[in-house]
Amino acid sequence: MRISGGWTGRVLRVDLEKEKHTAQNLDPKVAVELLGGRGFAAKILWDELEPGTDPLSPENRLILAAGPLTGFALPSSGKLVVAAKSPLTGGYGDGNIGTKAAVQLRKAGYDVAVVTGRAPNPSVLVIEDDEVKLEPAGDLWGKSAEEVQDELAERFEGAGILTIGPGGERLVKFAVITSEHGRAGGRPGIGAVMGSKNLKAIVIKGTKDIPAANPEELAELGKEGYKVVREADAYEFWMRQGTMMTVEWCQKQGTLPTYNFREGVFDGWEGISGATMEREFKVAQKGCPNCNMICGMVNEIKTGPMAGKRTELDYENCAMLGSNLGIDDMNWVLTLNLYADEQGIDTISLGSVLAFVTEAYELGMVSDAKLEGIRPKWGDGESMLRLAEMIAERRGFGEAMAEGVAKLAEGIGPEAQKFAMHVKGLEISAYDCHTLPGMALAYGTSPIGAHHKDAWFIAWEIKMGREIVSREKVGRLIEMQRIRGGFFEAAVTCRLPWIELGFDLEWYAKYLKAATGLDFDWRDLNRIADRIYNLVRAFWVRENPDWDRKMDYPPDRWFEHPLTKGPYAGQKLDRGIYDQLLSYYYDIRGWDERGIPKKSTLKEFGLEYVIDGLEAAGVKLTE
Ligand code: PTT
Ligand code: SF4
Repeated sequence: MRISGGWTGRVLRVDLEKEKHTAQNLDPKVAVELLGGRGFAAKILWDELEPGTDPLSPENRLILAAGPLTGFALPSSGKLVVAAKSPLTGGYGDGNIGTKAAVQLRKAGYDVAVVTGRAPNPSVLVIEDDEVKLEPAGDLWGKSAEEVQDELAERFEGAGILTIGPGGERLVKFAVITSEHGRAGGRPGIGAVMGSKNLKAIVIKGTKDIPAANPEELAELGKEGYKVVREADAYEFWMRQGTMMTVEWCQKQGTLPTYNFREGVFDGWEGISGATMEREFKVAQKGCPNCNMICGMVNEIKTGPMAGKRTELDYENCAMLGSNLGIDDMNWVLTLNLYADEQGIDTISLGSVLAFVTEAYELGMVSDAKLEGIRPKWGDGESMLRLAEMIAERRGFGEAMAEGVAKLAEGIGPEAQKFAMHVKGLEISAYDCHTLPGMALAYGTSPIGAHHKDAWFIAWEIKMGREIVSREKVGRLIEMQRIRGGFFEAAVTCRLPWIELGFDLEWYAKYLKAATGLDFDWRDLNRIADRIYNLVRAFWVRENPDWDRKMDYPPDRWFEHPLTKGPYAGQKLDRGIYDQLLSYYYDIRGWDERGIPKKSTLKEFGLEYVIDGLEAAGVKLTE
């Protein structure tokens, strides 16, 4: 089989230790079976990592993976999957970042770049078409992600730039990769993997055309798509508030994370709402490349230590650094958000660690001596910023906090583990699930740990009925995972045109046809998605041969402590119901009661090589 478009057909391999690079041909069978992005990343990690590889060792792979739609002139196509074995969870890890680097990687002639080894000294990797070189990072090392972005943008005009902040250099386990002031990706510590390779930045610039099987048709369809997006009913409101509209919605639904997910409503929500942002703080708007529904809401901080500075705000950042810490002053939310961006650390995990420490301090499990005299208090932005500095600098107890909430709680004891809000080691993003067993299941079964990106099931569950416990409900959740975590993470484009503005999925089948010349219908695409989910699950199981369904459970807090406020006061999750939903999930996926893919399932998706790998790791598979 030959590739006639869509994929560039080339994979860039960079070995930092040997300072060598090669371009390999992409296997067309892999392209058609796994599409791109997350699919390629999972295959590379499965094929090339020995089980038990230290994620921060030179052997780990830092993968930048585009897909067959990335970079073309079609709605919101400037996205890139960044992946590696996660230092935070020890399992499969990835994130999706909107960046010029996505477009430039493809223009440089590559679908994927795989970086191995560790540079002998802090370096910048520069990829300009076929020329690939390592430059000394010099005094960029130690600088904030924003400063590095600006300095490199001046030197490499028009290039795509990925950077880490000091948090990534110091291997904070939830360090992210950042780009263009306000884009961040790789929640499970992909920024720490980049730091462990001594890479401060990656600069990418390409001059080639991205090949398409039918370029005229693709260009025409792209234009039509932009028009449809522009004319969507919800467009105008989306352009005003973007994801920030979710604060009010979550408050009304009783699902706004508050005081370390103890409650789902926050008295001070109006101080941090989308409307407040729009009225009092928003000064500009920007977005990812190739997007005409730009949602980067740029805000100016008015008071506090960063007054006068600007920062982009999204819902997850706002809830985790706002209501979840009891903060109702937007100035402090923006300050913490900017600090996280400068240091290159994930806002969701940061918010979760800060909330956990505040609660542990309240309960006398952590002393203020450990916290350098800081006395964390709900709603107190100043003390939160001081703790964040300890984390980013790995100072004193900051060493323990920088390991993420799961390890931190483990070090304190079993009682603390009950309110450590994570699944598989990844901190939970901003939806309280006391009343939402389906959304809790989405967190429980997400392929990277507790993240909402694979199934933002909450809206659908609320509409259908939170109390419903049925196979159909779980079936809908899996359908959602196929589209979001399967298709969009493999294609690779932004999912928001579809989610927020109802941009019809059939557009994507048309784009794929014009780009690749191949006829993918949604049955094919769902099958690809299921193949990817099985491969990713197999990766996790190979790393944890004694895998058990407990790995897919949300934290005790949601089962044990009912809400005390709001419309759902008194409610909590029920373990029996969660277990029933989980069993439906495994059954539909063709996994056994432990959550391990059955042999027959792996065969069905052409993953026979996975069977051998799992058995070699000592996993007993069910027929
Ligand atoms: C994403 C996660 C999110 S999801 C947010 S806000 W969100 C947080 N953003 C952070 C940030 O900013 N700075 C920081 N230091 N840490 C941050 N951590 C959090 O990271 C993002 C948008 C958003 S905004 C969302 S929902 C959608 N996510 C998509 C996705 O996952 N896939 C896809 N195909 N399309 C998507 N479109 C939307 O993109 P992670 P971005 Mg992100 C400052 O990276 O690891 O996936 O975690 O990439 O370019 O910032 O766009 O209410
Ligand atoms: Fe980026 Fe927002 Fe556009 Fe998606 S909708 S591509 S996140 S600017």
